Amino acid sequence: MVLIGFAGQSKGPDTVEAEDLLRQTGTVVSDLLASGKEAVLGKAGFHPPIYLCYGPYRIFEPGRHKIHFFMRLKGPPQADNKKEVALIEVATDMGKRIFEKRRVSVQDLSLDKYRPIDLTFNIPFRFELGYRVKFLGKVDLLIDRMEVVDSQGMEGEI
Ligand SMILES: [Ca+2]
Repeated sequence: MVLIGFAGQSKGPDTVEAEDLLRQTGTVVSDLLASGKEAVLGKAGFHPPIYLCYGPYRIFEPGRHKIHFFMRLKGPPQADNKKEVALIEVATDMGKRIFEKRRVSVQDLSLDKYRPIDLTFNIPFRFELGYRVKFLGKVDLLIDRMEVVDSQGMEGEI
């Protein structure tokens, strides 16, 4: 697959560090595996089940977009693969309008590296969007970054 480029557009792939976003809970920690050497930690039994990051309210053009949320597990291996870790969302209007969401469980993640969790969504108009990661409070979680893939350039492909 070849992307011809985004002629006339300044938008394109973009990365936002989780540690640079707003948050309701969680702690910024050093992590050599993480982009920027930092990540946001949600600790089970310590941090409440609320948002570990939200923002940055970046403008998205109408069409289809894909985001990778890079996250990993921390702490002892989990026996239950189905155990839910987080809820990831793309939303606007201060979270009132959610375009797409996905529950992330232990089986989606690793202990030793950050793995991208995909979220793909369509928006009908130009919107100011935020990425949100809700901690579920059951399993320790590290969030590194979100990477945006503006996939509208692929629409003409079969
Ligand atoms: Ca980071």
